[in-house]
Amino acid sequence: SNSNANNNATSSSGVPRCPATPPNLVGPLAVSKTPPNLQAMEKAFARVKQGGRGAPDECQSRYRVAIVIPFRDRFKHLMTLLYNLHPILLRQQIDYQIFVVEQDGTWQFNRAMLMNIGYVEALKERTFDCFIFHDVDLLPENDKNIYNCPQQPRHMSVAVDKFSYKLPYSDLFGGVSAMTTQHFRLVNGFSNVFWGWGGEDDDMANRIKSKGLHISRYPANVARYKMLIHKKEKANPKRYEFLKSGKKRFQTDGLNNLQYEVLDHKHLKLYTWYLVRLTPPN
Ligand code: NGS
Repeated sequence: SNSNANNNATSSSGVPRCPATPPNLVGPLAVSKTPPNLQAMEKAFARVKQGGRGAPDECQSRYRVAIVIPFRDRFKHLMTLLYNLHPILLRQQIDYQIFVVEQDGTWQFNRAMLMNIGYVEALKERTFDCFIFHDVDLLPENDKNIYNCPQQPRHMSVAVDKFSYKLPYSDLFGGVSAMTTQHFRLVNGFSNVFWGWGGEDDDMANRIKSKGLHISRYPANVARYKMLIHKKEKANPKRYEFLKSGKKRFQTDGLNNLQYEVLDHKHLKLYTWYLVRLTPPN
């Protein structure tokens, strides 16, 4: 077919398209939990461009990916994740940009809204084929866990050390997960009603199923992560109630009623940063 014939064609930019399998992957990696200081890190990642962007020079990447990290108060974890993640994404020959979306204030955390905002703001900067939503405390242990654009939504943090490298339940979509730009739009993004810990990822799993899509996964020996230790957040007592009534809200609660204010926005060396104030939707 036409697309096959074009597989190894030289692109308009003069470099060939990247191979389907990146050539320099290592496999299992030694995760580092002690990153050097920010200055040393910025120096070490010479190939990373302002805003936390990377792309292969030697070939035209097959995927343009936005990595969205919902964030508050965990700067050390963020540095550790960036230290581990940038080299992996570069080896994977992804054309990527890392977006850190920080919630202002001390009100309960709303992970889902921060991810919705990451989606909306990233697409104002450039087009992206897909989005990877990434908890700040999960460190990938294998670079064959490719951060590319999935045919079906992909749950990526399948095997986490904290859970003895076993998937806790089959519909889990939390931790690290990937969706194409179109699929995320199709399901109206995440629900905005989940304040505090828990449930927003399960609601997304329900949205995915309601559109006839399903959660895909890489094998557990590849989709491995180490979790950084932190204090457990207070669970949202309403999460089961909201989950149960979620279906009624899929069309009206999500990207299309998202309300927030961008307080600050910077293209830092290792990531693009948004500080946002969330508005609880009525
Ligand atoms: C479920 C939560 C999910 C959460 C998962 C794993 O119980 O949001 O645990 O959490 N669902 C509800 O509370 C309804 S973890 O142990 O990784 O922090 O993602």
